Amino acid sequence: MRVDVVTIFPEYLEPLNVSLVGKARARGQLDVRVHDLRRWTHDRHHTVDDTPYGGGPGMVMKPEPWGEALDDIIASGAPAAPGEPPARPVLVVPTPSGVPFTQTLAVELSARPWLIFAPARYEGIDRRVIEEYGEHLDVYEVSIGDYVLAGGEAAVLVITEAVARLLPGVLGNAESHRDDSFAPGAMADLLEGPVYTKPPEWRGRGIPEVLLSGHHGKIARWRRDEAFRRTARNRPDLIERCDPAALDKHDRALLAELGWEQRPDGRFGRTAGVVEE
Ligand code: 6GU
Repeated sequence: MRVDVVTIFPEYLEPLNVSLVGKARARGQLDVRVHDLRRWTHDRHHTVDDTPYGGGPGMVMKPEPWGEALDDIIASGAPAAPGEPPARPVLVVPTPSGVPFTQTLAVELSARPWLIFAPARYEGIDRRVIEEYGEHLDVYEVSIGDYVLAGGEAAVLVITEAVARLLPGVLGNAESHRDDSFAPGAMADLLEGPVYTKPPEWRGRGIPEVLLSGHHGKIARWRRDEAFRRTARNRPDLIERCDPAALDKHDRALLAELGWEQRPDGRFGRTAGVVEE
């Protein structure tokens, strides 16, 4: 996969040289190119922003540098094979007003051969840039959560790491993503429960007996119970959304014990008046 990032803070993307993403780059699984947007300015001050039409606080990123940068980068996409059309990148625009970035979107992006990130600083990029490139490319405006950052660069790091670890061969077997919280499959939409390693006793604290039992069935059941407990506590919205058909008798009994009841539509909701310990 090729990833281009256009930013006024190229140094902010240095972490892409480290850890999982850095290793994927070193192995040739990921081709990351970071570009300084100011390269595509023509005035002495390398101006990338201006005041907003209609007034209001803050500054807006000018369309011309973005247009020239994106045109050059898109044109640099060599045909996959002689005679073939050049690869068509996806444009990812991190913004707090975008659609939520989820594991589903990470999976979708990981299937694309080429992503171009356009992280904005200030109040955002002139809307005409998104409209213009939306005519020819798939454009995703994406938010990484309900809080406001000073710019989209941190979101580029987040999205790139979430996508890169899904690329074939990037994760070793030991770190398989099959059991990830939010991964599609058996444990879908449950948070992962607690984990333990040696020593068997640390500062007087032991390991849950069942994990030492060697009984794989009981261990799986215990892990699923812990996943439900943690999800009910930290993300009750996930319990409310979960498909009741995905739950077995034991799951239902545990949820009842935790103060959840099945509503007439089959969905789960907190039992009125039950206080969590
Ligand atoms: Cl993608 N950008 C900014 N500036 N703030 C955010 C965000 C993105 N996602 C959540 N907050």
